[in-house]
Amino acid sequence: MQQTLGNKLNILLDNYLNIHSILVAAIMDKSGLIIASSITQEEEELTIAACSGALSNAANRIKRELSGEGGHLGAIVTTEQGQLIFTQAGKKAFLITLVRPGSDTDKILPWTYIVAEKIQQLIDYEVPNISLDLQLPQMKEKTDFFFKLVILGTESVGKTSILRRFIEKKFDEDYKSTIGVGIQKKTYTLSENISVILNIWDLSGQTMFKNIRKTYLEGADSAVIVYDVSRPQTFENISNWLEELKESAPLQHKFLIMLIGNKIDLERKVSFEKAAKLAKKLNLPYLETSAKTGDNVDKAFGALCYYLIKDSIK
Ligand SMILES: Nc1nc2c(ncn2[C@@H]2O[C@H](COP(=O)(O)OP(=O)(O)OP(=O)(O)O)[C@@H](O)[C@H]2O)c(=O)[nH]1
Ligand SMILES: [Mg+2]
Repeated sequence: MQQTLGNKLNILLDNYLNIHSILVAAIMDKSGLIIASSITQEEEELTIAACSGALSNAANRIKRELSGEGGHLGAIVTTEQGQLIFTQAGKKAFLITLVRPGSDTDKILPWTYIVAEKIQQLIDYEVPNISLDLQLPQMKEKTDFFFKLVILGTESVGKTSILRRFIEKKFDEDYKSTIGVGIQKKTYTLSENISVILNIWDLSGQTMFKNIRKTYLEGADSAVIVYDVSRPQTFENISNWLEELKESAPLQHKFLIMLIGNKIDLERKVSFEKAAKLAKKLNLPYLETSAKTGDNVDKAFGALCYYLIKDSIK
């Protein structure tokens, strides 16, 4: 049976709710209209009325603050009913998550990113066959997963800046081109028992480093290709980076590639639609970020870790 978009969104939200301590999950469009929702059955005293109260608060907030152009959202607001987490889910929708008062939102945030990414794939890119199942394998003991991740893209697109934002939560206006490679480590906690340890190789985009890049690509499990939405040439170069990756990296095992359009705080010269179309054609997850404002940076890495784990344990 062919599932409609509405069905898929509802299934996704039902699966999301199974993650501990989420009370309500809803998807709203920019006008504040709820296009899908799911409410927990567990909490008896939590009436539908209380939930709708929280959701209508959320709708008002969205209408008030975000209906304009380019609104970006990733806020946590404490209300009487619990904590409301707003996560932008692509161009057209927001994911609203209500969690129990006092919940540890750090544990829930990776999941909100993953769900938001899936909503974006469903609504913005109309990807037909994405998995709606969110379940990670149940690990009885604490398990660390190690992955080597390489970051590629033309010089000055913001590779080092995205990483700096992700790891140190900082941004620097000055451009210091990476010489050869910078290697960093970051642990990302995906669930109580699953940690992802990323060994991130931040490769210089400069042409003169092409030969040594080959050596650095060896043994990578995943790659992020970054372009700059304000410089069309960097978008045109994406195919060269894919080529370089295919030539150099041993791709016999499953290899995850993610595409990132960075610098969305600047005036864009590459439309979202154009980039999303290419990503869809190449079958790559696509996200847009700003290392300067921090928009979507955590979301991109959260989604990447999730896909790596999903792919590695099958
Ligand atoms: N406005 C804006 N500027 C950014 C953003 N990300 C990076 N920059 C700036 O772009 C310039 C290049 O950033 P880097 O992170 O060094 O670029 P890179 O891709 O690592 O460059 P190479 O190491 O030479 O390959 C710096 O001046 C940054 O401050 C962003 O999201 N918005
Ligand atoms: Mg760099």
